[in-house]
Amino acid sequence: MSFEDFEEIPVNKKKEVRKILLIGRTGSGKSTLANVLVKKVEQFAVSSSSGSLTKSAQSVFFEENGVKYQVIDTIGLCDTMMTKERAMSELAETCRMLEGGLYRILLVTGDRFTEEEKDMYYTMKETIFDHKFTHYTTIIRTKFPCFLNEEDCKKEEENLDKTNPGFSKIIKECKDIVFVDNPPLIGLSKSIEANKEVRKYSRKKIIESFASNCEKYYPPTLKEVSEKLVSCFMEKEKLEEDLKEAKKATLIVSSNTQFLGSCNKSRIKANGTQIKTGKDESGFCSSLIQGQIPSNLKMVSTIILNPTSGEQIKANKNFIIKIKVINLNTGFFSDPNTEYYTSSQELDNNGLIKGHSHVVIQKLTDDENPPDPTTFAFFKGLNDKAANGVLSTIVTPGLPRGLYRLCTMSSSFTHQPVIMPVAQRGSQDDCVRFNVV
Ligand SMILES: Nc1nc2c(ncn2[C@@H]2O[C@H](COP(=O)(O)OP(=O)(O)OP(=O)(O)O)[C@@H](O)[C@H]2O)c(=O)[nH]1
Ligand SMILES: [Mg+2]
Repeated sequence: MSFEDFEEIPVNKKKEVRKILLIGRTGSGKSTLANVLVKKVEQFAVSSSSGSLTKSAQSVFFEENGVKYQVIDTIGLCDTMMTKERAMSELAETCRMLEGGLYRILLVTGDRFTEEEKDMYYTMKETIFDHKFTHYTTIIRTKFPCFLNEEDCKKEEENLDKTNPGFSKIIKECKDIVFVDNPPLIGLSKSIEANKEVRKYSRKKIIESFASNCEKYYPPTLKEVSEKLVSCFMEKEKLEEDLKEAKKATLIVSSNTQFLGSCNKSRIKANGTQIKTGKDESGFCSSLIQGQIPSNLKMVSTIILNPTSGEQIKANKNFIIKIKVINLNTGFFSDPNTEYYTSSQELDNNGLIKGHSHVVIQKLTDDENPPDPTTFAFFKGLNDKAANGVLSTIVTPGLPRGLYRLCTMSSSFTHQPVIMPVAQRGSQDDCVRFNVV
């Protein structure tokens, strides 16, 4: 009975047929095994070369001890002429034949089990079938002439287990492993007869393995499989794209890999605003590249001209702050509400950092305790262009009595502290302490 004849059988009778699905690498012996099971020599075309032969699924029925079986032979996997994606969609088509449940999957493997075979098996499990797939799988190890010797089979199983960790995992998950040999029926009539005899024993072993009963396995429908395949391969494509992009990014910032790594751990990423994470101790992370760094002969340096160190200033009276800065091309100042830490440091044509400075006055309680950085008595960004390096601002309406510290903070265009070429250097900033009396 052919597959076409089977289509004529009423639906309720179809359920009585035990469907056996053959899968495996090209040339592993699936079609040969199918012929052995249906007791025909050439029902399924068998390849005489190493090339892949079966190009689409075929199915034939046979009867054994009053039980009807349907053998479904499939295309060979790991065929170099076919992509994994194509192989999976060809196999998915086979799902049409699996309606009404599957009795057993025979994973046919020859004298070696490759990494690629393992990969195909798991892809098949994930994209076409599901987690139950392995419980219904029997591994058929073909081309094993000593298959009638239990001892040799055991040794070979142990050998496979040891030499191939990937296969060992599959063996453990699957229902069973059966060793057979289905030698070709070619050559002298004597050897053909002998090989026919060998095949009979192979068949017996496989039919016996069917006796260890299992419930029917209902694989996903073709529609479900098609959807899974589309999403799986689209996902894969997307992952590959992402990976390519990530590789590109890693190349660009190869010197910053450690930094990016630490940024991956951070929950909050810089977004151009001044993020105040408050009690969240993890803060936030910026992966901004440092940018252009000046020569060691063009490092920023500042001195506060007014007020002077230790000066006594009158309480609540205006006073002027004057600073002088060198090697900073001033007047470059971004909007701190939208462009905070958004651009890398840049140099002008003379190799000077483009940026600006700030002045901040904090009240000191004494000479031993660092002041709280969130509190200040006066703050001003010195955004203008300096005249001969001098920048100034007026503190109005002066300050209440007390001990104060005035400091400068020189910055690049988007407010990050100026980045200098060497660690051992003079400070880019200056501080003075003064009394308001
Ligand atoms: N000696 C021996 N040869 C086998 C056995 N099984 C298959 N062969 C030979 O291996 C070759 C490939 O067998 P096929 O049955 O065409 O393999 P297949 O898995 O259907 O291959 P594809 O259709 O390409 O996927 C043929 O030359 C077979 O005669 C076996 O158990 N023992
Ligand atoms: Mg074949």
